[in-house]
Amino acid sequence: MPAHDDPLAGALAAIVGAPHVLTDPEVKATYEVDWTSRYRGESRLVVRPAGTAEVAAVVRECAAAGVPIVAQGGNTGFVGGGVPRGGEVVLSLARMDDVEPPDQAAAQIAAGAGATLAAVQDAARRAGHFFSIDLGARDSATIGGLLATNAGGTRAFRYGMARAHVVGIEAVLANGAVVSRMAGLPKDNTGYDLAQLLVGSEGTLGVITRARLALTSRGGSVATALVGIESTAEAVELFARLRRDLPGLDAAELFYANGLELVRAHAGLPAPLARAFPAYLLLECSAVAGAQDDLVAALGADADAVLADDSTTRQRLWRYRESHTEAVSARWIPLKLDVALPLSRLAAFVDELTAFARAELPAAQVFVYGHAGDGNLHVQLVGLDAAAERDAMAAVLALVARNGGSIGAEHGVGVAKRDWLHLTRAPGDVAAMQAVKRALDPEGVLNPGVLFPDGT
Ligand code: FAD
Ligand code: 2HG
Ligand code: ZN
Repeated sequence: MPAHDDPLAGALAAIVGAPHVLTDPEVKATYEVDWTSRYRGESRLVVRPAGTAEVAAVVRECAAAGVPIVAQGGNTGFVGGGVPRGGEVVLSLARMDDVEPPDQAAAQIAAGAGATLAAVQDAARRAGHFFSIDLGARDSATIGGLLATNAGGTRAFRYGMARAHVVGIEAVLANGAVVSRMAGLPKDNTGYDLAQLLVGSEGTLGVITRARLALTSRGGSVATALVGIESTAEAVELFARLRRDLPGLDAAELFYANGLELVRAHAGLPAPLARAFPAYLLLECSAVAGAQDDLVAALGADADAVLADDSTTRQRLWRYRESHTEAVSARWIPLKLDVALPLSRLAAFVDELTAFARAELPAAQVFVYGHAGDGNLHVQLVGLDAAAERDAMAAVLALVARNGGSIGAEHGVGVAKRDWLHLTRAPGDVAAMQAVKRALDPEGVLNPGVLFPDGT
């Protein structure tokens, strides 16, 4: 419908200014499709408020009009939760990207929901602190999106997922009320922790507008190694040993030979080691001084490894791991399954997955990579038609559940996995979550269809 015919566009323009209400189909288009091109839908309009008060007014106006809202940050999410399904208002937090100077004594930083991860990392670094969350989409993913999905990334096993960094949140609820826990008090036990309730809620309980985050410190000496290994079991053993013997270990990333070949072809990279291995572990550790000596000593003289202790070589080694997502998406629209297994079941799961794919999915190629320290694997299935994809998804997620894992490790449930939530959440869990949703958003204004099937 043309903008001038849409009373909601007029009402929202009165709140945020006409230039920040987008109704032109061409201009809206980039907000309506996800990073992988798998999920898309037409929005009613896109609105870009500049602050919490504007967000609250926008939410109230949409609720009154009965039009649902999809909050969107950097649109780098992988489960279809940040793009419209059809007819929603996309509420983009992109303009709310301010980053405050860190509070030195408290080691905290406050930022708008639309600030990128890289902007927060940089501000922390410039002030002599370290913001430990890191992931490949750092230049686009926003604080609001990271908290709404409880993002993990490469250092989660050591420093925790996004949740562990939250000191406070400001957010707008479905009725337009603002909740604000931004005082930065490490000790504040005065009832339900609303900030933590919003973390991982994928835009279904509130629109996060601002956050206060805990910073940490990291030794200035950093060493990285890419190690060739024979199997997943060896990766788990090596990780277990290094976690014990190398206290500064803060990344342990796993990938396999077929993924490496794809990445090398895509990025034009040379072979990292003198010979090919079935699997690889990218390790990083930090220390006040001598990180490389620590890493070499812990790995032992027999390890097949290439090492880096300067930033150029380190970035080159990280490309072998971080380019997997881009290399896969450059050729296919993959079926992405982000799953977590107990470390004790990781190797068995990979073997069972491989056997299943060989027997049941002869047309598919399977790429697996992930965060070994968290037992978090990103399984990519390519080459299947839509019906086969759905069957494969059901089978692989059931395999995860049988191995005691989770069907959603760090990317969330979104629309991608809502039909399989029951595999890893008991009926009582789902009912309790739905009761929370109904209590905070009885009209289903915020991201309906995400997390739970539509209309529940
Ligand atoms: P969006 O994609 O815009 O939104 C994601 C979800 O959060 C949606 O449900 C949306 O409605 C909701 N949301 C967004 N902003 C708000 C808000 N302000 N208030 C309420 N709800 C909101 N993820 C990892 O966990 N670990 C990784 O290692 C990792 N690596 C990645 C690498 C690449 C190359 C890419 C493209 C993505 C990667 N991701 C990873 C996924 C993605 O970056 C994260 O899920 C990130 O947290 C999403 O942030 P975003 O701002 O892009 O959110
Ligand atoms: C990663 O760990 C990201 O690289 C992306 O979480 C995973 O490509 C993916 O599915
Ligand atoms: Zn990941």
